[in-house]
Amino acid sequence: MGKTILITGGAGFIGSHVVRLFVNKYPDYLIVNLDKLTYAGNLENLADIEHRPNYRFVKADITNLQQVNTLFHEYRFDGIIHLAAESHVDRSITHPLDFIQTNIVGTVNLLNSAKEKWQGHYHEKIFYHISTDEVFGSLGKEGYFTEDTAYDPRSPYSASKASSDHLVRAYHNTYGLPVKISNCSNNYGPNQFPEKLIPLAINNIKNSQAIPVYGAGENIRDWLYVEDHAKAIDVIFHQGKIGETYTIGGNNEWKNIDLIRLLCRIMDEKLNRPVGTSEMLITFVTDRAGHDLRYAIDASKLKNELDWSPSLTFEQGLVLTVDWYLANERWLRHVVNGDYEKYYEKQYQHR
Ligand code: NAD
Ligand code: TDX
Repeated sequence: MGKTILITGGAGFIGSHVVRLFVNKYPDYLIVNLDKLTYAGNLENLADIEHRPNYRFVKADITNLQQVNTLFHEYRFDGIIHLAAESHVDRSITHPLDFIQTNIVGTVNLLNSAKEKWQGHYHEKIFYHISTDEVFGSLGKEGYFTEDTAYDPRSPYSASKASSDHLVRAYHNTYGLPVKISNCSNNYGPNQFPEKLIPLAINNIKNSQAIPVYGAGENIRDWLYVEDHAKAIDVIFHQGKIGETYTIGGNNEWKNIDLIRLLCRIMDEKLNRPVGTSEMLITFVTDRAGHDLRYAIDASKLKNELDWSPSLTFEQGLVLTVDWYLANERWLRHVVNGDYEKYYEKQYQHR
């Protein structure tokens, strides 16, 4: 066996793509997936690799220090790729404490366990923390986030992620823990929970329901296909420098309303509906509180130092995504359960 790697949040959207990539690409590694299986965690995401000899799943909660310590006693981890988090901005506005607990306390538990268990072996270990571009705040019409941009988080979600980034850096500076951090832009692709814009819109269009666009739809996001993010994580984990930060982006900025219109055209074609049918579902609703205007990434450090760049265009990635959701009705039915319906009703009823 080669390395033993702990991936946290591996049953979630991005985590499941990272787990699959590592299990397939590194048959001599043991991949241990720690996940609490919250509403966002779904083992169906990993059904194709669950019986592989180099894969283990452990149901545990990173906010529970005892559970984390037990796992560190059971396995001799060479590296950690930490993705477990509460990840939806709207939920952070209604339930900020859940974000403080998992994103901050949970990250510190992992840092403490690694610090103690890896004592004397720091030179051969990696603690890789996965973060978001939202920690940098909101851009105006011009400019890009880089690794040197000052932090300016503006939602409970981004503030909790910023806090966890600071703590990861603090453990590096104070204790010498060997860390790496990356901050990525908006991901999209298969297995994303349909509370996030793209899968929510696909699901609603499929069911001929309103597509809720916040405000005037003028907010801008940079979008990256999830498998390209997983590849960047692989490259940074293996070749990135200890103590460094890398920003990851798709070089692919879209106004929400333009993105939704493109998605509508793709859905009309895929569902054999007359052109314009899906666009009629667009409904402008009350804006998100504190809605960040624009995110955009300058990923040239990653390109220049580690030769990573996105492999798909947005149109290619969106078609793959739409095809996946239309072909995986069972997956969608299972995640859009009673709890989600209640959340959806509450979230959108007064907008
Ligand atoms: P997700 O919500 O789909 O998945 C999160 C996973 O973490 C789930 O499987 C969930 O069960 C697990 N989890 C939550 N709380 C836990 C706890 N207390 N203990 C153990 N497991 C727990 O999220 P995602 O979109 O896949 O994001 C993964 C990571 O990437 C997050 O850290 C997020 O901040 C970051 N990120 C996401 C995006 C994006 O566009 N989705 C972009 C940049 C960075
Ligand atoms: O119903 C909606 N209508 C709408 O107009 C939803 C859910 C969103 N939006 C808007 C808000 C944003 O401007 O679409 C944009 C994208 O929204 P989300 O999919 O909720 O993503 P965002 O808030 O940008 O955050 C995402 O990217 C960065 C992820 O959820 C984070 O986990 C990641 O860190």
